[in-house]
Amino acid sequence: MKHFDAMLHVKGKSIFTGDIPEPEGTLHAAVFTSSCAHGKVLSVNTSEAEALPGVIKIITAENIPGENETGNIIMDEPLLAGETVHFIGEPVAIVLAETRHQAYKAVNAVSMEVEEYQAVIDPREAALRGDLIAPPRTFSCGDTEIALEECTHVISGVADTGGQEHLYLETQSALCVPGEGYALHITSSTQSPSFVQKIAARVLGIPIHLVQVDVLRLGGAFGGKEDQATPWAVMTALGTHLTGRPVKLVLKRHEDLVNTGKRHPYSFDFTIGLNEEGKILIWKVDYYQNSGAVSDLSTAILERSLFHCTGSYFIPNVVATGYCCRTNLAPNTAFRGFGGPQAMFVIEAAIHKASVETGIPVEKIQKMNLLQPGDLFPYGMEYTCDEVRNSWKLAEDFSQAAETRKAVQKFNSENRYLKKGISMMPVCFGISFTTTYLNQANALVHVYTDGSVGISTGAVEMGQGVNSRIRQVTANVFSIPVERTRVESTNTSRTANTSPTAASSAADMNGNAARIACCEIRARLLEVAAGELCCEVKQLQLKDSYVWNRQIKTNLSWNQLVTAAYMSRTDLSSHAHYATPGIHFDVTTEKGRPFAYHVAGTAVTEVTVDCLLGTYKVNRVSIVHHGGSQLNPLLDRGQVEGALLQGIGWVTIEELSWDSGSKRLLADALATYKVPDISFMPGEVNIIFAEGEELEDGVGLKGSKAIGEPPFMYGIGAWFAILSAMNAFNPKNFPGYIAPMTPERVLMTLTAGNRS
Ligand code: LUZ
Ligand code: MOS
Repeated sequence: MKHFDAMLHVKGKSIFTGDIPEPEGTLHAAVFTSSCAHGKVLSVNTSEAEALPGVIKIITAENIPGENETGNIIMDEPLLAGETVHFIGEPVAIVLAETRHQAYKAVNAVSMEVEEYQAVIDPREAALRGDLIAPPRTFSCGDTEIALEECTHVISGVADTGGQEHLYLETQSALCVPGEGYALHITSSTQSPSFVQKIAARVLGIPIHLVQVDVLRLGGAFGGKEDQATPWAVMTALGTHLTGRPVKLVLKRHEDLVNTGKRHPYSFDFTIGLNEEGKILIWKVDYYQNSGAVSDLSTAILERSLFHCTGSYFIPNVVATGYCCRTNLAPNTAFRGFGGPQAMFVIEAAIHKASVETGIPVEKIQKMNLLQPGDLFPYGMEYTCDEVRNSWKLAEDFSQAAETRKAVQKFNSENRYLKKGISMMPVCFGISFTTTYLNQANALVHVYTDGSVGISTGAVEMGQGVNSRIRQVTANVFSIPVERTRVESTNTSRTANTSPTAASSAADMNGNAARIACCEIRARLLEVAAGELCCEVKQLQLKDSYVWNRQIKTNLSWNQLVTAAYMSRTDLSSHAHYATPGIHFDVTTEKGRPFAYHVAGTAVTEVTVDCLLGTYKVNRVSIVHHGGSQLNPLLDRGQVEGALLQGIGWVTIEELSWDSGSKRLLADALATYKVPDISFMPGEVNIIFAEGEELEDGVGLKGSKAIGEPPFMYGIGAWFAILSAMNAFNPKNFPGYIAPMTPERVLMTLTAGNRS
């Protein structure tokens, strides 16, 4: 089974938003943004820009006919700045011009006077000032005070994780075309067509049914287009609404880097308590989330951190508290893992520190505390399968961990400046939107008179291959070749009120909705077949493009059946809705069963550090991943490899930094923000997909488990493997539990260690 878009991509024939031929009269939008991180807007001067050739209109907050509000969870997100600016890159005015070049020239001619306020970019500082986006939240279980008496070791520390730029290949883009009356058709590069539709209607002050949003595919997203595609699409809608002309907006890479939010940096305080043998009894952690200037998805992301506060471990006494700290950075947002990676980094850091202070090997503490069937998470859900421990054991064997450790020791004793390190990274990730109501999807399936099938769902194809999976399940229900199916663009007029393609759940949910719709059509077709063949429906089945009667192939083919159904005036279309079963969560008690299931696996990572240069190479990563019964092994492998490398990038070379004075993003180009490239790829990536837990019917997709986000966290192992290699050079080397572990950080640590 291949990825159906592969050929189009390779030939450059896939159509992205920016490729759509511009309708006649299209205006180009460019956005004037704040270059001040925090301040009072005294004036915005557009008159010079308005006089430039080709400029048709300049839109500011006053021109907005409806509400100047793009928020989804908390209403604190103006589309265009009003009296105050809160971050560098905050949109202030939209220029519409005949050409893109003219629009950008005019943006340069807009000016703004600002009275500067103090800008804060450190989350702890924001917390001290009481500047929180929402009240703090605490997840807890057991009693950490009583358990203290049983602890032989109590270790406290701090940790920090950095942000991460999504670097989707396709920047934020949208094209809006006017329809009849006030109707609008928006093509948007969004993971959330229904959010774009809703917010466009709100900002324009028109009903939702006048706005149609269409998404063919995205050139990557990774969470960066879950919430943050919306304002740009709404700007094109606003432009069209005010001028009656099509409006196109495609951000330049630099603009996209500066103006849009990233993965949330976190700062942590922790205390871990263990008994004599190394059993973890207590886990106390505070998350200071750097939320950025407005809420965006920050509260939901913090919630997912809390859900993953114990990582892959069972800990009986827990207090985890999270703070969404409002700072003057571009609003940080969804990014693969959605708060989970940050929580998993800090628990691994604490276990590492416990190992250093107790002398118990880190992998021994890890292994002893892995989740087992029957264990309760702090949020009250039971862990019912044994995939965490199984994957650990399989990964130990598969990677030949014991032999490798010996080889690493030997290598390290024979090499003075090159040192190797190895780490184990277990992952356990909850699948479902933590916001329960988002766990619904719908699908519309048409069987056409020639027997070909058209499918519409709420899922957005962003390169992850969701459309391929949906085609597989529908072809399977009808037992026809997958080539006879097609997934249409994601369109709010065909599938309404859809959830974002996010939380690794799009294939599970939309695939099931499509499956249900196909089953309904199949039932009708089999009724028709029973009439044609003069037999009972229950003897019949569809198989290999034919109707089969009592396991024997009949002469009635799929095509003939469809024709017969049409001639007998049978409905060949179906709409279906899917709601993930069995999930609930009570935010007053912070207990429930928020996830349909968990995905688990373990990675073993080996690295070599050059202790003179501070540079490193990831030599080998061996992964055992429990993915259920695989629907599409090739896509799964692609997701695991991509997520792994993205995770390694996050904890190693991807470093965001801001100017301490102006708070300007310094990593605002690919010259100053390094992402993994082909030469950064580990020398070897070996992946075993293992079956395990059997999901109930209608959970997962035909027995397969969600794959998008969980493998991201395997990458965290690289950080600990590098630390282990540095310690082989000098056990006193300690860079702080700070990610990313850039080569600079490694070098500074090594030289500091040598001095002491
Ligand atoms: N988006 C969201 C997500 O709105 N809720 C979630 O729980 C989630 N989880 C992962 C990624 N995106
Ligand atoms: Mo996401 S982080 O599943 O948009």
